Amino acid sequence: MGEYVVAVAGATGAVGREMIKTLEQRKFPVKELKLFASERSKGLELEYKGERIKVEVLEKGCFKGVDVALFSCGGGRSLEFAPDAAASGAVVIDNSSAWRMDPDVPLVVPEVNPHAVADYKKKGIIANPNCSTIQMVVPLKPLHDYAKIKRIIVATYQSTSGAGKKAMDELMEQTKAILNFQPIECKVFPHQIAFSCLPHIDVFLDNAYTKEEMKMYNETRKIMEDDTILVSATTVRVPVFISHSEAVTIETEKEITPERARELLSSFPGVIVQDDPANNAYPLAIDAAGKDEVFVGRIRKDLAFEHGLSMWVVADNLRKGAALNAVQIAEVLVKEYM
Ligand code: NAP
Ligand code: 12T
Repeated sequence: MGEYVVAVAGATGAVGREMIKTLEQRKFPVKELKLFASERSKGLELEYKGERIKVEVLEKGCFKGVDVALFSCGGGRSLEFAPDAAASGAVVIDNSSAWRMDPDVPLVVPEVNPHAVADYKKKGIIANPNCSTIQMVVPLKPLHDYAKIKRIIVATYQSTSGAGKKAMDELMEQTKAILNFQPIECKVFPHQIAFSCLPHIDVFLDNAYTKEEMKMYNETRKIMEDDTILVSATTVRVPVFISHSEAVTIETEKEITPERARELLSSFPGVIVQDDPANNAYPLAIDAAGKDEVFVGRIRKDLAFEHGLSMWVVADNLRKGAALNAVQIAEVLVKEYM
C-alpha cells in the first residue's frame, strides 16, 4: 500500500477535527495532510501527529495533487467544490447530504455495502450517509440477511453535536443561563434545547416528515440495496452533547428471536451487544462517546407485530456517524482500488 495526499475540507468543524484525529488514530497512510476551511479560519493551525498544519482557504484549484479529499463543510460547498476536486484527480468522500441520492454516487457503510465503493469511478465522489442512518443500518444488516426486514419504525434521540460546534455551545450556554436564572438565546435551534426535546431536525417537507426523517427512509433503502423496506422515522433533538440514541422496531418476514438476534449481532463487525437488564446494563450515550462501535441493547420481542423485534441503538455520531465511517470508506478505497 502506498501513501496518499489527503485533504480535509471543513477541517475546523466538529466533524473535520474528528476526521484529523481518526486519520491519526487509524494510521491512515498519509503522505501529506492538507486542511481547508473558510476565510474565517485563515492562519489557524491544527495538530496532526504532533505537527501543526496551517488551515488554507477552500477555493477552486486547491485540490491539485490531492488523492483523497474528505469533505465536511456543508452541502452548498460540497455541490460547488466536489466536482472540481474530482476533476483534478481526487476521490471525494463527502459527508453532506448533497450527493447521497445521486444514482452515480455510491452511499457506503463499510460493514454493510463495501462493494459499492467501486462506483466511485462514475463521478469521483463517494457519499457518507447521515449519522442516524449509519448507526441504524449497521446492526440491521445481519438481521435483514437472516429474516428480511419488511418495515422499520424508529425514533431518534439526537445529540446537539450533530448540528455542529455552535449547536453544542448553544446547549452549554442555555444550560448555564437557566441554572443562573438568566435569559436564554436561541440562535441555532428554533426553540430552547436545554432541558427540552425538539421533534424537528433539518427542514419540514411536503409530506409532514422532516428531511432528516426522509434521509433515514431513502438512505436505508439505498445502502441495504432493497427498495421494499419501509421506514417511518421520528427524529428528535435532545439536550445531549455527543452520541445519538435510537429506539428501533423492525417487522421481519421470517421470525427472529431475541436470542438469535443477540447471536447475529455479537458476531457482526462494529457492533457491541450490551444487554443485561438484570444488572441495568444497556447502551448509554455518555458511554458510547469517543468509541468506534455501535452499541445495541434492550433487545426484545416486539408485542405489536407477529414477527417483530425492538432494540435500543447508540453510537458516537461524530465518529461512526461521520468521521470514522468516512475514514473507513477511504481505507476500502486505497486498499482495494488505488
Ligand atoms: P461545523 O462544526 O459547523 O463546521 C463546519 C465546517 O465547514 C467548518 O470547518 C467551517 O469552516 C467550514 N465551512 C463553513 N462554511 C464554509 C465556507 N464558505 N468555505 C469553506 N469552509 C466552510 O459543522 P460540522 O458538524 O462539522 O458539520 C460539517 C458538515 O458535515 C455539515 O454541514 C453536514 O453537511 C455534514 N455532517 C454530516 C453528518 C453525518 O450525518 N454524516 C453529521 C454531521 C455533519 P470555518 O471554521 O472556517 O467556519
Ligand atoms: N441537519 O448529514 O442537524 O445530512 O443533526 C446530519 C446531521 C444533517 C446530514 C443535524 C443534519 C445531517 C444533522
